[in-house]
Amino acid sequence: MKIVVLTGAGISAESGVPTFRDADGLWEGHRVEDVATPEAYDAQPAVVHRFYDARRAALAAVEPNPAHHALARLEEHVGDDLLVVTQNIDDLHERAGSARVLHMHGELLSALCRACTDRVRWAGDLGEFPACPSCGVSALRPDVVWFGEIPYGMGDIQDALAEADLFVSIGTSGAVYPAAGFVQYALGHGARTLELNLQPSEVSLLFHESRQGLAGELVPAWVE
Ligand code: BV8
Ligand code: ZN
Repeated sequence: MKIVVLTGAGISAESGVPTFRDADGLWEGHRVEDVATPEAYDAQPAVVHRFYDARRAALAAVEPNPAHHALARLEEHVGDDLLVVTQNIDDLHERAGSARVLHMHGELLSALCRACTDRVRWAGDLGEFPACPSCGVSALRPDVVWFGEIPYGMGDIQDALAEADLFVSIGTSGAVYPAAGFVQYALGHGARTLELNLQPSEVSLLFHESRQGLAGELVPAWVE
């Protein structure tokens, strides 16, 4: 049975990582849509770096929760038949032991060089404009997909959705595309669809089954 799981900020909420909706989508008074854009980065790179440097530093203080661990256990059982596509830029899936994780919106612990376009692992701040380890130019930006930018791995995601027998969406509001459109694509290819979320999402009606509750409880119960 081939399974594709899509996760969003809700799966990391119980680890203490704030979701986008919790803060009403605000950070230091900025709307996330206004900070997570290439225009914002070009106009005020220091503000955008501060937004991501703070979130990257906060990773050290959080741990995976039972939902992340349950998905890692599922991967131990089914191996390549499971793909976790995450909209999250934290590393909690990996720290829980998941290996097959596709970060469609990039990662906090990666930096993208605008000079040589290399993606480099990066754990420190980018706000001081450090030199790229590959080409030496101080052109590193967060390796995060902003609004208006093309998500990573779309071909692989569509291939996986086309073959999926089951599509499970965990902890996402269904507010942002193309991720919010995956359920429709999976349905169109004959998959069963299950939503595990604290509240109904904007696309709940497209799921055969939608369970409301905390990911830390719903995901282990579903995996077992
Ligand atoms: C693109 C990285 C072209 C940055 C993010 C008009 C109409 C439709 C679409 C558009 C439009 N205008 C523009 C667009 C496109 C746009 C878009 O969708 N805009 C929205 C605002 C309308 N999309 C883009 O620009 C994308 N690119 O379209 O390129 C293209 C398309 C296809 C193929 C080729 C080219 C790029 C979007 C990526 C933006 N980057 N993240 C960063 O992290 O800073 S988006 C970010 O917000 C997340 O990654 C996620 O995708 C999105 C929503 O966040 P969620 O993860 O869902 O979290 P949220 O807080 O919203 O919800 C949490 C949920 O969890 C809630 O439902 C809550 O109830 C639940 N929950 C809370 N606690 C728990 C819980 N559930 C369980 N347990 C709990 N404990
Ligand atoms: Zn470079």
